[in-house]
Amino acid sequence: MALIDSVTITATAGKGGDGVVRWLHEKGKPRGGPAGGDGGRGGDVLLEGVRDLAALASFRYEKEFRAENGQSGGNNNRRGAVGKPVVLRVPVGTLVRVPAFGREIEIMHEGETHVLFTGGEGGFGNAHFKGPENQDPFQATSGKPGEAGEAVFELKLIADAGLIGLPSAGKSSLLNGLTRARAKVGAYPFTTLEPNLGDFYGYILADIPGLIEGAAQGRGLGARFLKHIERTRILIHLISAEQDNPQNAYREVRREVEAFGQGLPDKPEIVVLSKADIVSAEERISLKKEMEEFLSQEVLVTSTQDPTILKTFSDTLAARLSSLCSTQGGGDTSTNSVVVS
Ligand SMILES: Nc1nc2c(ncn2[C@@H]2O[C@H](COP(=O)(O)OP(=O)(O)OP(=O)(O)O)[C@@H](O)[C@H]2O)c(=O)[nH]1
Ligand SMILES: [Mg+2]
Repeated sequence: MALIDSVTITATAGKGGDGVVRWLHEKGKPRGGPAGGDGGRGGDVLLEGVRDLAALASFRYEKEFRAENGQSGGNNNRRGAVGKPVVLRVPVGTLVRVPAFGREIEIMHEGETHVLFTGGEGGFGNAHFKGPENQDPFQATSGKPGEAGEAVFELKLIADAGLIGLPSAGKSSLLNGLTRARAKVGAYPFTTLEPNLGDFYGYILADIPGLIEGAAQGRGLGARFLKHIERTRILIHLISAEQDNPQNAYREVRREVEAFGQGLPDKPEIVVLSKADIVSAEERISLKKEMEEFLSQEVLVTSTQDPTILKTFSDTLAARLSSLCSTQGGGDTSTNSVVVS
């Protein structure tokens, strides 16, 4: 199923129940004191974090939600029943925004709950208005309406490292080679249409569609998905050895990362020469050296077609992720517990 990563819904919290005018019934008295109960509070609209990344898909068809209203007060000072809440289940990593209220809620943990819209307060029954001045109040108030409005749910994947690069750089193949993910691979650009996740020795790797010039402004598919790697700690930037000009390929992707901003440009970046099997061993060494001089940092080499190269790369990457993640304060590992293949 396609991963739905942004939906808009409307929801209404329950209205508070009305307060009522009632009188005590006592033997021999035509009318006892005021005894109208207060209305119950309206039900809240709640959000709950779940592990299922596909949970947003359930909002594709059903988009209107309503919590139960509170019940009216009763006689003998009985308070009306509180309305039942409605619970909206969203995947961990969802940012929920209520534009009208300027409200923003991030769901970071499984089981975490938040009130999206608060139910209305119940009204007061006439018993509430009894005082020395007013022994027989005829007053009661209505329940207040619950909060209501549009809410936008936006899923941002939570991963340790995000794979970036031009289309066909070999990102999905590498994800498949390093993890049990089965991302679609194809000999044409934009094979990947939706993000994929994989578990690499406890680190979650995210594969996104290829980035092209203008991606940050919405060209290609990348723009929609750059936000998914906003929350990763590390970028793994793949440059294919089949590129005529690997430096230009690197620059093109970096320009999009810089244009997107949102902290992406400041993330540590592991640069990788991919599809290294395509070139001879000598060419590989000289390409690596050229890139290292250009970038003033080490460049790793990988190939999904050559098991020896892949094994060396996998060991080095595991060590790099371990040191980069530990020097960055470790992060919250519980938020990585999304469903991955
Ligand atoms: N020779 C060789 N071919 C590879 C390697 N990795 C991937 N390929 C091929 O390169 C093509 C693109 O691979 P993908 O993994 O789909 O590339 P991608 O970066 O995910 O591409 P998009 O999703 O379109 O951005 C496919 O035909 C793969 O078989 C490699 O290490 N060596
Ligand atoms: Mg791909």
